[in-house]
Amino acid sequence: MTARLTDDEVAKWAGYLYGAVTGRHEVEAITKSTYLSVEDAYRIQAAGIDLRVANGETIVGAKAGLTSKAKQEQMGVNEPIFGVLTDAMAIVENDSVPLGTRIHPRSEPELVFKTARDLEGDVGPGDVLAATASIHAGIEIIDSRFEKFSFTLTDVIADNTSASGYIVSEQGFAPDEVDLSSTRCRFTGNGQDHSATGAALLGDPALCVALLVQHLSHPGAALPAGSVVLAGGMTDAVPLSAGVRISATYADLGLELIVDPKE
Ligand code: OOG
Ligand code: MG
Repeated sequence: MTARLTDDEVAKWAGYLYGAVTGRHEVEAITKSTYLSVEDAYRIQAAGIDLRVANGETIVGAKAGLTSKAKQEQMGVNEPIFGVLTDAMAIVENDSVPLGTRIHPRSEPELVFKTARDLEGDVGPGDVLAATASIHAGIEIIDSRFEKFSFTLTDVIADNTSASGYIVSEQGFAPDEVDLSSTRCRFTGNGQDHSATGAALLGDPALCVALLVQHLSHPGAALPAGSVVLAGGMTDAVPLSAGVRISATYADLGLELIVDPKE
């Protein structure tokens, strides 16, 4: 049987995490003090998004996370997770990334889908590509609200999968112009040098988006047309430090994205 938190408990934990975002401080993992089921973790995530929307943010898309072995091994959590993106998280290409509004941010290279049609139900990768307007190169900025960037599966789900920011290349490609699985990214900076192809994302980045749509469909929701969707970090995430640039080179796409962290 799945333990079920009361609506008041869900609201309390959502406020706890939102307070960590606005107050820019770490908090203890929720599972240090209570059992948390996957279902309740997504309820806390949804309540946290309601708080953001009540404070003026707009939902613009969604993300899959922990879809590569590299990320699963780095975080010690072995299942894909799904979160929500808002307009406040968008970082314009080539703008600097402010560290002062974040706790202990990291960056990771991602492939990004922009959807042309609503997606819902038991879709597969082919359905996702058929509903995709354009594919982009991206970088996600994650910033766990938990101490030491350490969490269990349900903690990180409740924390909206550590979502904090994202950069999406201005230039996009039609889905049939890109071989997603063979698209390579070299991700370097802060003493690290990683490389992976789209195949690192469950063998096919479009499958990650399909799983996200299937997840949304359980409570009967759709991924609306016009959504921005991150398929998941392809390599280890690299911590951000002031003045230390990180670069994601997508040679097959002829694109280089930069993270330029500043205090
Ligand atoms: C959880 C978020 C994972 C990804 O792309 O794998 C994620 C975390 O690592 O804090 O966004
Ligand atoms: Mg990510």
